[in-house]
Amino acid sequence: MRLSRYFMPTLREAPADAQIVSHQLMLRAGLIRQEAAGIYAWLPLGLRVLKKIEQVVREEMDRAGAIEVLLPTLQLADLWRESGRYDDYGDEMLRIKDRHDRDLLYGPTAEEVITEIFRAYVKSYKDLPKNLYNIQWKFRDERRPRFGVMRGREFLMKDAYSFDIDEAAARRSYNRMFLAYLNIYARLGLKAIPVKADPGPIGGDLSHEFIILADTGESEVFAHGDLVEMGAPGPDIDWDGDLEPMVAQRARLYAASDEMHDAARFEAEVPPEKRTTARGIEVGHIFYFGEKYSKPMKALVTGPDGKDVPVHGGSYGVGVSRLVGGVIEASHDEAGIIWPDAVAPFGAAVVNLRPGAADVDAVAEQAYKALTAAGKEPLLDDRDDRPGAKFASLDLVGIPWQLIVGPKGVAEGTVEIKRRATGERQTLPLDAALKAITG
Ligand code: 5CA
Repeated sequence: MRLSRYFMPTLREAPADAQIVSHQLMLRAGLIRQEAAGIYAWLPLGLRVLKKIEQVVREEMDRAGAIEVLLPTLQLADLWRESGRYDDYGDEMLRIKDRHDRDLLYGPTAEEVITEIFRAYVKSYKDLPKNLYNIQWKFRDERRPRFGVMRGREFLMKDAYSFDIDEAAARRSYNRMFLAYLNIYARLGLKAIPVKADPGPIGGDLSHEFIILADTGESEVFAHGDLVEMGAPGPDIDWDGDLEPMVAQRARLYAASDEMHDAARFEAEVPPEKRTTARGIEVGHIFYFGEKYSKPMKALVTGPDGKDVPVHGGSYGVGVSRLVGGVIEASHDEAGIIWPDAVAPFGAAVVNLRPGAADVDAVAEQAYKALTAAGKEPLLDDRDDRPGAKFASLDLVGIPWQLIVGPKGVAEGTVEIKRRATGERQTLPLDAALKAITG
């Protein structure tokens, strides 16, 4: 992408109402534009990051055996009347009428829709387990939308739904998601803690939130230090094997958010030097709720004994758009965003310090082509601007590498590279510079 033809509207100052650093940086770096309270347009750079995060989530869901679908944003109120949630959901639900005076709603989640699909097709225990997921915009008319995409009204969620013959099988599905979530956050460069949670209006009796630590987080967490330090299981686990030990190893260590916190238990179970109290951002939430939806909605399957029983369900959410803010909270400095390579909107920027000078243009062009061929998705900064302004905007938007081409270096046969995360600079011949960036 040539920056002279691109749309990357950066701002010198963040609007005064942006209170937390990720919101400020998302506005300044031109990732999003607020259109209404809690409703954002995604500008080109923001959209690229959102898609990258979405893709990481997709790959890890697929790996864990979930199957992607795409559900509608608008849902029939009648489905929610079947489950009994239409009235319970309250003012957070955006209710709409169509021209035939039918009640619709903009989906805040999709347990009812997916249960309707499941019951239409799946009739036997032999077709289980199944886990269907989608990555779709949701709407919740939050009382206090704030912190930019962290608590939006319209937001992108990955929501998965598992179906099993009984509680033991459902627990296996739950465990798969539990571990897949840890892998998702690790790939995004985030340390996420699974915390026992209150299932709230989704219902059920087994639930975990996944919380990343950040001072600006809305939740307070109390956790055993060993859990905070424990890594993700990694992709090479046997997803069909017994995952219980890996989950139990984590779930037995104390971790709770404010509403579930039990100070006496915390002190009894966690030695003083391991007691971690911190603020965090909830970036995922998983639930096992058994027959809560299948019973009223009559999603029955025939068991091995020939009897029809309600299927056992769970649902599993990841805040995809919230994660864009979460990654920034975890990775930024005074100059701006520092994207982890896995989600950077562009892998590298080729900075042409003298656009229009034929020899400089030629080297910049050659670097740009080589990085494109290596799959680095480079940005070519061919803007006619001061070097300082170029560096400042590339630092702000957080491109992981800068490859700087100027007249002096070109005369000497070198370019400069800069790693955004460390600020480390090296002057090298072009070939060596390209190798350092492409690895
Ligand atoms: N049906 C379940 C699981 S699919 C569910 O809706 N869970 S949830 O309410 O916890 O939402 C899942 C995730 O979406 C949360 O962990 C959070 O990361 C994200 N999320 C929830 N509300 C918002 C919001 N207003 N703005 C941005 N992200 C949100």
